[in-house]
Amino acid sequence: MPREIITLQVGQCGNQIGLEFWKQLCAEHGINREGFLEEFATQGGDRKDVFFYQADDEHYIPRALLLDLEPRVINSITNSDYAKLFNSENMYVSPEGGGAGNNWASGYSQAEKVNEATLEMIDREADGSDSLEGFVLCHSIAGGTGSGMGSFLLEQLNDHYPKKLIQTYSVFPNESDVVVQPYNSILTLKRLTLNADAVVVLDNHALFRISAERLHIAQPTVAETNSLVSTVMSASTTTLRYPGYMNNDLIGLLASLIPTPRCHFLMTGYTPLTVDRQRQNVHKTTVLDVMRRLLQPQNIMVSTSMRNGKYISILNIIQGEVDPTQVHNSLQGLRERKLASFIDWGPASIQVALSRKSPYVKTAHRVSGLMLANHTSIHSLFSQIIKQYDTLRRHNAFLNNYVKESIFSDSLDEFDSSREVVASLVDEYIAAEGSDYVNYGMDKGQSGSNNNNM
Ligand SMILES: Nc1nc2c(ncn2[C@@H]2O[C@H](COP(=O)(O)OP(=O)(O)OP(=O)(O)O)[C@@H](O)[C@H]2O)c(=O)[nH]1
Ligand SMILES: [Mg+2]
Repeated sequence: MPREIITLQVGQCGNQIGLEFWKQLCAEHGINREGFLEEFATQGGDRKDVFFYQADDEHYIPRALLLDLEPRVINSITNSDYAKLFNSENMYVSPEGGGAGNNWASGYSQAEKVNEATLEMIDREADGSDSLEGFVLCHSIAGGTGSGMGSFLLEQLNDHYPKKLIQTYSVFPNESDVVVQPYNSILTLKRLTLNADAVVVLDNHALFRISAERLHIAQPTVAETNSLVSTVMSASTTTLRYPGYMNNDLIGLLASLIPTPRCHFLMTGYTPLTVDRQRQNVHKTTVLDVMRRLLQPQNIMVSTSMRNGKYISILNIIQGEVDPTQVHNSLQGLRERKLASFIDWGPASIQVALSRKSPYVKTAHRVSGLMLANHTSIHSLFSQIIKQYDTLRRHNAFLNNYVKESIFSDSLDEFDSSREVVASLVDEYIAAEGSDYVNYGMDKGQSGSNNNNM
């Protein structure tokens, strides 16, 4: 029984990273740009139906909804080589077409107005699956559409599909991206905290740094950072697509990483990284190398000071030619060297999933690894957003476009409530570093999230 996953890509960033993800999935499963299986793709054993379904003529269609409030990005997809891959009924571009102009409130209210149409698309996709496991949202939190419409959709999904998992790939902004990004980010973070089960944090600041430092690209482009994102997205879904004996479904994958419901913001690391232009840089890789590198902060795609704080959990997904005894020895080596500092109320061990990799995509390295980690230092990213938000809010700067929208027409309470949720998230991560965290929230009665799947 497949455990299907429906992807919603919202706004410019969401659709751009989403497209890269689908390109990578097609390559890995031997599906061509029009959705047909390549002649060489005869090996089988993979599970295409988690992310694709088949049309009457047998071509594969992504279980994806492409949503935006302006036409530019989706048009560029429908004008690309991948135009025929997606179901055109699954694309929604607002007829008004003006986007949300970096305004969360505009994205949120426009989404509210077109709710019926988008819900119908979601329901149709959900009805088309046998045993839907959940939804994945791709978006950025800094602009207007991915953040505001994304927030609205998270609430709707939570409401209409309370038993399904909701995971997001959320792009956090570089400091200089958008002036009002602290407003948009804090409003979105509230929904990511209350309405999602797992958030994979992709931090543009770190993505650009890694592209520059690790890939030796002087001025990385957005496309180059997106190739990192698609690498992470596809690697984090390999155990679902190439099933082994563990982590075959999303719930299994996430349950081990997220022991308490609200601390569900995950960091990622990937090694070795190569882009096409620098294949000459290939070195010998071993499992120990890969696992050691995954623990180095410079390989983590979130900018926080990881020396402060502790791991709540780590899952390494290792792909390639690996002998399980190598894994065992590597884990022992890492433990002896105390390379990872864990919270003391959990199992304190690195979990490893060995995964097959696509026979159709040649990679330069024998072994590669993705780390998904729950680390308490992620709270510094949230504290920074609160600090920037407080500065703007103190001067009530740039509020005129927000108060025009219905959610703020009576009061600015929504801002205050969002700030409060994010501040309590920071508190909870800090509390998680201590050994009495197990009692956290008992006196306040606030330890649960809205979503009780896990
Ligand atoms: N990594 C990455 N970041 C992106 C990409 N496109 C936009 N961003 C980031 O996303 C934020 C802006 O959000 P967008 O996704 O462009 O905005 P939107 O959701 O379309 O909303 P509006 O255009 O305001 O209606 C900024 O932080 C950008 O740096 C992308 O393809 N990759
Ligand atoms: Mg846009």
